[in-house]
Amino acid sequence: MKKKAFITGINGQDGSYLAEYLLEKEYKVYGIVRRNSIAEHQESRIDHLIGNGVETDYGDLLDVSSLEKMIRSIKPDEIYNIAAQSHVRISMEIPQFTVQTNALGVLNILEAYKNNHPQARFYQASSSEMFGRSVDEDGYQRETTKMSPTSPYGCSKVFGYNIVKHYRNAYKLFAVNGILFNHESPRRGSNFVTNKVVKAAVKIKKGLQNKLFLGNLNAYRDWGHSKDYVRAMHMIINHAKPDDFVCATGVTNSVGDMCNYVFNKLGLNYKDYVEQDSKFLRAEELDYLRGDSSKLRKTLDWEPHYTFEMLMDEMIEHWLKIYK
Ligand code: G4F
Repeated sequence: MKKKAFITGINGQDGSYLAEYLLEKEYKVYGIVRRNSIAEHQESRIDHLIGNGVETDYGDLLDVSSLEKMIRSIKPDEIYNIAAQSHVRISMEIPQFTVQTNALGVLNILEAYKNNHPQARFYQASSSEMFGRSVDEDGYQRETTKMSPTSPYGCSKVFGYNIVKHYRNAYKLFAVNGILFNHESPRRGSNFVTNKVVKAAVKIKKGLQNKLFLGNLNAYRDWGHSKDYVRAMHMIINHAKPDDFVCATGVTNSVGDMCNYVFNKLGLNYKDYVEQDSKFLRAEELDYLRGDSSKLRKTLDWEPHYTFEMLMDEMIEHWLKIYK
């Protein structure tokens, strides 16, 4: 019989790649989507999968009845909780909504899982943003690094991470955390910095835009490809014992480095086009992330297939096709 996976956030970047990956592995995939007023946006990243192995229903992490109904009727083998208010700067504008969704939402789905189908395995999308400014002496963050988040988003993710560990220990559930560093792709929302830069650089190249306004150019991030990271999620949930793993490339670049690479590829100098706008700065900045994923690499034999350059090239190609 086919294995069944239930994904919250199935219409997001990671949810859509994860659904595709699980379909390749012969899973039947179910997801919840949040109702919004533009019907076309509800399932835009997974349109091609609906009816081809993926089924969705309306639901929300803050609507426990929808979670219970889905989990009771599907009886999934694997539950992936990927839904979140995932934008860090926006979490400073809507802190209460962010914390309700990303913290209370995790508790809601854990309860629905524990009370209705505790035989399932549960994956929680935890984040490198939980580390905040903490860096080990060797310049990396890893599973043992202290967590000191610098945003409502980061604080909410620390709660999610801890409550998953608590439910694992207290109720003997197979509940795990993947602590994922930044991961991008052509499907990334264009208000995250990678896709914002690539899209704007291509538009500038095509004469469709003159300037690009950004926030902190000196922030360093460890950027990988979402496809590599959804593969890690599946490995982590299928490990012999429930455990938590960091997933990262181990390579860090600044936002300025990234602009330089992208504009250069298009034959442009980013310094001629990029300006700072304080509205894109954050109330507290997280300046540096670089992950050590040795545990994941050694235990589960994971390694990224994409380099930073391959990732950026794929995103550039994507926008070049759109603005041809
Ligand atoms: O692309 P970002 O918005 O991603 P951020 O804040 O690192 O968060 C992402 O990664 C986390 C993992 O660590 C996830 F948990 C989270 O859900 C999300 O996926 O910003 C990256 C960096 C930041 O330092 C930001 O200050 O880029 C800097 N930046 C500079 N100018 C900008 C801009 N970020 C955005 N979004 N827009 C700008 O104009």
